[in-house]
Amino acid sequence: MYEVQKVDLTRVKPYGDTMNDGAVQLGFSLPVPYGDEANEAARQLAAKMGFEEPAVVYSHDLGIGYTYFVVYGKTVHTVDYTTIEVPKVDVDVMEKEDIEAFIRDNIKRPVVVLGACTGTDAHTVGIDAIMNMKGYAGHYGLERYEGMDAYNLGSQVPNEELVAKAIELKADAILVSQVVTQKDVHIPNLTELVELLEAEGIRDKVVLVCGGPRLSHELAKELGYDAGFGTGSYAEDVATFIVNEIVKRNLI
Ligand code: B12
Repeated sequence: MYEVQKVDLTRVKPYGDTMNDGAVQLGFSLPVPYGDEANEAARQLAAKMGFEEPAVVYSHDLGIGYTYFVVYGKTVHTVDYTTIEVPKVDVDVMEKEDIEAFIRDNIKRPVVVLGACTGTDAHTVGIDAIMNMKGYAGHYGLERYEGMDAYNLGSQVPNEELVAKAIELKADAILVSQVVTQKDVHIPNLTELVELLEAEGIRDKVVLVCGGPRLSHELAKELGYDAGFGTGSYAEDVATFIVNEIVKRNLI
C-alpha cells in the first residue's frame, strides 16, 4: 500500500525516485567533439553548477565539433512555494457561447480583433491557434466567434502596417504574437508598437495583448500591454479578457 508522504511546501525540491532526492535532468550542448573527453567536460560542468552525483546518461554527436548531453544530477537547493506569487490575467474564463452572449448583451456590435506575428518573426502557428476558424487542441479560434470580426494578418508584419490596419478597421483589440526571443529581439519590437499607437493617439482606444511561449503577463504589463498570454493559451482566454476589458474601459 502507498504511504502518502507529507510535502513541506516551504522547502520544495525535485522528486526523482524518492521524495526530496533533488534529482533533475539537464540537457545542453558544448562546442567540443563527441567522445569521452566531451562527456567528462559535461560531467564536470554539471558539478560546477552545484549538482551532486552528476552523471552523463546520454550524449549525441551534433557534427562539426559539437556534442549534445543529457545529464542527471541532484540539486541541494529548495524553494519556498508558499511565498510564490505570479501575476496573471485576472478574469474568469468563459466558454465560447458565453462570450458570444456577453457581446450580444453588453457590447451590442461586432468586436473587431486584429492579429499578427510582427517584426522579423515568421512563426504563424501561435497566432493561428488563437485566431483561425479551426482553432487549436479542440478550442475554436476567434474567426469562428459570433459577434467577432477577426483579421489575421499573418507573420512578419511591420508594426507600421499593423497600426495602419488597426486605424482602417477601427480595431477594438490588437493581438501580437512573438515567438522568437533570441537576443531579446521581441522587446524593442513590442515596445515600438506601443510607441506607434501612442503617437497615433489610439493606445487608450484599443485592447492591446501580446502572446508567445516565452512571454508572461508580467512582462506584457511592463512593456505597456494590457495582458500577456503564454504557452497553453486558447482563444477563449484572450476573448474573455478582450470583451471584459472593452466593457470595463467603456470602449463600447
Ligand atoms: C515550427 C517552428 C518553426 C517554423 C515556423 C513555421 C510557421 N509557419 O510558424 C520555421 C521552420 C519557419 C521556423 C523558423 C525559425 N525558428 Co522556429 N520553431 C518552430 C517550433 C518547432 C514550433 C513552434 C510552434 O509552432 N509551436 C506551436 C504553437 C501552437 O505554440 P506557440 O507558438 O507557443 O503558441 C501558443 C502560445 O504561446 C500562445 N500564443 C502565441 N502567440 C500568441 C499571441 C497572442 C495574442 C496570444 C493571446 C497567445 C499567443 O498561444 C498559442 C496556443 O496555445 C519551435 C520549437 C518548439 N517546439 O516550440 C521553434 C522555435 C520557436 N524556433 C526557433 C528559432 C530560433 C527559429 C529560427 C530563428 C531558426 C533559424 N536560425 O533560422 C527561424 C526563425 C525564422 C523567423 N524569421 O522567425 C527557436 C526560438 C528560440 C528563441 N528563444 O527565440 C525555437 C524555440 C526552437 C529552438 N528550441 O531553438 N521555426
